[in-house]
Amino acid sequence: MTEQPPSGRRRLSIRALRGALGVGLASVLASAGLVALSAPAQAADNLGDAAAASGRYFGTALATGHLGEQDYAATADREFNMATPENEMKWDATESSRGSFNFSGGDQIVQHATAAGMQVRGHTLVWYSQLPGWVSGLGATDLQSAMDNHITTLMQHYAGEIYAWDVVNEAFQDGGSGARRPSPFQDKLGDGYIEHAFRTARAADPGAKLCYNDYNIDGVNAKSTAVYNMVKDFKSRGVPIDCVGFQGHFNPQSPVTSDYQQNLERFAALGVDVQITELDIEGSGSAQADSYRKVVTACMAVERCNGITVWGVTDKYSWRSGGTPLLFDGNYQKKPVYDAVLQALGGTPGGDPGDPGDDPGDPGSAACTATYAETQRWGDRFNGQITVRAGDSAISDWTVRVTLHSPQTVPTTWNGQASYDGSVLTMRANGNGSLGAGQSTTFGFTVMANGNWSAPAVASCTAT
Ligand code: 9MR
Repeated sequence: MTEQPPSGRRRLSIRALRGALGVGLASVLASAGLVALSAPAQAADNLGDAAAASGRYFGTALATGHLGEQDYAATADREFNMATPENEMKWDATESSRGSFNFSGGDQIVQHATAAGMQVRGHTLVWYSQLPGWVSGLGATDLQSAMDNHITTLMQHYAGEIYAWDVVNEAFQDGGSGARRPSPFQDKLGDGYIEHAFRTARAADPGAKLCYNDYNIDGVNAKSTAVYNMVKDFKSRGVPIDCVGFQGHFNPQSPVTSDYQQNLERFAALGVDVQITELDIEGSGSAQADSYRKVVTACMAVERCNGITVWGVTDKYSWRSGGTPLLFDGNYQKKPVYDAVLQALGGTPGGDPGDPGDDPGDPGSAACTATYAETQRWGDRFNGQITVRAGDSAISDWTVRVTLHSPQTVPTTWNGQASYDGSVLTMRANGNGSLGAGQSTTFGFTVMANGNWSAPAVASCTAT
């Protein structure tokens, strides 16, 4: 899949362009077996820029009802480079009576988002919920044509403006069975409706990534395995699917499981992108920060995990407001969890939102880049080498974070000072920190594959 083409209706800011280039560059390099990332001179101090430094996005759900609130809009615009309309593109909002389409809410989100340099995820085309009564009342033949028309009309209206669509949402049941969820689509059209929806979607807008999106598929369980089997089947038969969305609604009863990264990895190994699409985690303080950190660190460790979206800007407008599940409190103050997320993305907390470095239009300049290459493979292990290169200015010190893939371990490193935090290896310069503009040095490490031969991913390069 290519990234979405710029369209006439779309106003691309420098920041959007930079984000898009970041994602594109990462995939080009990934296909060449390389991972190269650069960090802004002042390490990123907002979520979107921090994510963009590793070719990822960091998004939020947006609701038109709050865009007029200055703090809401300013926080969203400063922090995020992807937006998902929380309700505005759903069937009940866009086609409440048959054949009569209303794009006003969706258009408003797209306009706001693109003006602020964000891309947009489309949410959602085929879902059993927020479905007008007239759809449920149709017989099979009519339902099929209504579904096709709905998908085609929305996707063509937004063609070129949507990075990825949640084509089908929540089609599987909870519980241990892995069965399909009863819905008008499932009941009248049978299992084949999902495949049909994806084929229709590809024909409607070949430039958008097509995702299947669901909740309670975050760890390895019967439901996620049912989705996994569907995606595997689609890939083997050439049914067009590009990504799987893991909603990520967590609370103490339903916490982030220890197999979270492993689950993302097994889907990614099928050849699809994996995206965290509706992240929110109830709680507060360090417990909440730890849970968010786990999710973000896992995504950073999986090369095909190319973006995270939190399900709202502020706790006060969350669908789970009582659970304070988001990164900003009701007064738009950063919560402790914010710093944990920013750090896990490779950014540096503590920036003053008012300083010029935060200008979303400021492209910054690369202080250093880090490029990974495998130099040797033998028996049960391989050697990785990272080339650290100074940008346009000389640097006196550098730090590179590298994420490994479970269950890999690192028995040896050289030419740097190593420390470990879970699956993240942090290497600091050790006598080789001083580099003139454009000059480079290397460090290396041995990885015990333990069965996983995936290339370690550079998460960030920061320099002073
Ligand atoms: O956040 C959305 C909330 O405003 C709506 O009232 C609700 C209605 O179904 O949908 C919420 O968003 C859901 C999303 O579209 C799909 N996954 C679950 C989300 C939380 O319920």
